[in-house]
Amino acid sequence: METKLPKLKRLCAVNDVSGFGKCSLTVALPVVSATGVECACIPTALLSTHTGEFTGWTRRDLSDQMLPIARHWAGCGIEFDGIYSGYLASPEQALLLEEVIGTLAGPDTLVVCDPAMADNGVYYSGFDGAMTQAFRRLCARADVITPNVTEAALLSGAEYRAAPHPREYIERLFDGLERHAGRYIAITGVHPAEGVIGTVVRDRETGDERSEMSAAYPGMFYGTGDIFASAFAALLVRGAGVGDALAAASALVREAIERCFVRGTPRPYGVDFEGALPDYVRRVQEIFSRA
Ligand code: PXL
Repeated sequence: METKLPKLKRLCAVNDVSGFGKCSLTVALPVVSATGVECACIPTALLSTHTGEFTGWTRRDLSDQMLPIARHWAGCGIEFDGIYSGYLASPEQALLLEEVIGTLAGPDTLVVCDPAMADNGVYYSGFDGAMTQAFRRLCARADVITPNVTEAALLSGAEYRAAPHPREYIERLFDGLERHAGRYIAITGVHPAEGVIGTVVRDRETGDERSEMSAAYPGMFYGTGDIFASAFAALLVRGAGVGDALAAASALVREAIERCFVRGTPRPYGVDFEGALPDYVRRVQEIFSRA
């Protein structure tokens, strides 16, 4: 007998290709696909590596391709259930991205913006306050935003605080982000206490807040914000509830970090999300078999 499968949900990932270092599109594509969501992509720039710790990287800006790609797809009648953006090469690209969203988004398209521009209290190479201004505008257009603590501080205008992050500080960040966000704000890299790290989500419609915490490992883990945002965006686009999406995306990041820590992978090379994908796929299947 013929079985009828539901229509595959389709997400457009707007992010750079860092050829080496497992961040941006090189993690968005496999993670979104593993979520059972089709992943189209608009590359914002092509780099040899990400810009953290590596030196001498190459970089080509692809701004001139963004709108032509979006217009081509629109002309072909291709529709999107979600648009998820990460690293942008310049503040100008944020304006272009607004036009891309205007070209591709229908009334029900979920817009997820990860304002990837800073970490640990400092901007990524080449960025400054102009990037914060640009992301404020873009985040206001999004349904979901996923800043880390540094980005939340920059966007909200609050001071950046290194760990630990008391509850009142996180509430201040959430409150300061109210003007620059849609329904859900997910702040990643929150350290409520020594040895604990995770993500806190506020639903602005209901006021509910929920968090998912893990054991913190020392040092920087590159690309984990991108892995979290890719999984969170794809799960929401596929129709998961925010609690399930937060738990599954957090578990993927947690396991990827643990595996790379045990293995002793050089930190700039990225985390072992590959080995964490089988458990992630099982969690995704469990979420949608309940639905
Ligand atoms: O993971 C965020 C990111 C994405 N893309 C590029 C980066 C970084 C962080 O350093 O440099 C190019």
